[in-house]
Amino acid sequence: MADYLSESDPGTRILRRCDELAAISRPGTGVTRLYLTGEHRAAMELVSRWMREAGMTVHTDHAANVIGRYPPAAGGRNGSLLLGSHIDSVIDAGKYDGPLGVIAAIDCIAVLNGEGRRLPFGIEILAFGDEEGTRFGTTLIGSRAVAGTLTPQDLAIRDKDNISVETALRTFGLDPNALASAARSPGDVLAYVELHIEQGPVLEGEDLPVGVVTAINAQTRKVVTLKSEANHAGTVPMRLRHDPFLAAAEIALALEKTASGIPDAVGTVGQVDVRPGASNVIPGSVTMSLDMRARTDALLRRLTAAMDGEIERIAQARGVGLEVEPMLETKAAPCSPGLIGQLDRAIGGSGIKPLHLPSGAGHDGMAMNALGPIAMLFVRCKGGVSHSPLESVTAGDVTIAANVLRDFIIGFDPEKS
Ligand code: HGY
Ligand code: MN
Ligand code: MN
Repeated sequence: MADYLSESDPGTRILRRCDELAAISRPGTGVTRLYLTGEHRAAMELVSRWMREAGMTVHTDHAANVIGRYPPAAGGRNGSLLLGSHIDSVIDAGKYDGPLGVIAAIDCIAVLNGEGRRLPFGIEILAFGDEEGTRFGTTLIGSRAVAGTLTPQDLAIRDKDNISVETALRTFGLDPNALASAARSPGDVLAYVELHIEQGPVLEGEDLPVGVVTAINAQTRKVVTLKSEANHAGTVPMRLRHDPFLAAAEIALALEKTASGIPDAVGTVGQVDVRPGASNVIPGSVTMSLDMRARTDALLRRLTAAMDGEIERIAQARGVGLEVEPMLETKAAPCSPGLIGQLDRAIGGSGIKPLHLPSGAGHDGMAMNALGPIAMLFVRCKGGVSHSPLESVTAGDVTIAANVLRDFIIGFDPEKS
């Protein structure tokens, strides 16, 4: 245990562990660690070891989440403070989106344990197996299992190799029929608090190391497939074509225009699959992802309703077939004013001005708010860059953030959350 706190400052030892975890990745640039893969299992084992070294008991649930527990002082109250984040990644990701929150939380417990300090409530750290949704398209599978909000439809979703979530869980050695045992009851949970990189430019612009999240934006993801007949690129006159790629391109431009017309809304096409995918063949089908977000549910509904109309209009005008598959609907998740106040106090205790900001990125708190109040502590990241190997934080900022998180934990008052 003693060597867990080998380096004197939290930032250095937390970043060292982020490097160690980042090395567990599919080969390529950046970090690629998808849900229920060999890389995921290796990451679970490493995080489990760190949790044990920090003085926690550890178990994994049937959704492949790793849960560390630090029990309360004798006579402690029911219910636990939940901390954590996710250990899966996007493709070619950075080192900190997810892992920083898990490793910083473990570091806080290691310090408390090193001081022999127990609090009047239990503390649990969750390393969620799937937040990004990179493998299956839907997201928050890990935290929705803990929140008890996964559906049978979720288990039927298939990855690009046509493997369902259910089959992948079984292959991983887990029992999808036992998923209910992963679900917590609201009475178990005093609050869920997550430390995460900001993934945006606000803190850097304000020259602040940390900030407190007011709410997590609402998010919808869809997969749109446009269908036609493949044909010869050299012989079909332009006026006779029903090219699904051009329909997709028009939809993407409509998304840009529509999102730009709604305050703070965003729309992204991150994946396009053109079939059969030969340069001299007019495509037979094109499948594209639509990622749409807005600060409130009402603004998101404005965006998605407008886009539903545009997609229909464009497909009809271009004479192509249309299939739309909803992948994800997550409501905006407000953070608890009581927890925000307690994070503000901890930040003020470090002599820093507390700044409040919304999260454009999605997080596990969108699922965990089904169990109780949530809050997030953001850490400045260089240029606001994320979902990229260029993701970067400083040891100094991480030390401040870890100290703030630990002060929040020590002073946490469940009655004021
Ligand atoms: O996509 C997101 O907002 C998050 O990184 N999962
Ligand atoms: Mn992410
Ligand atoms: Mn994340």
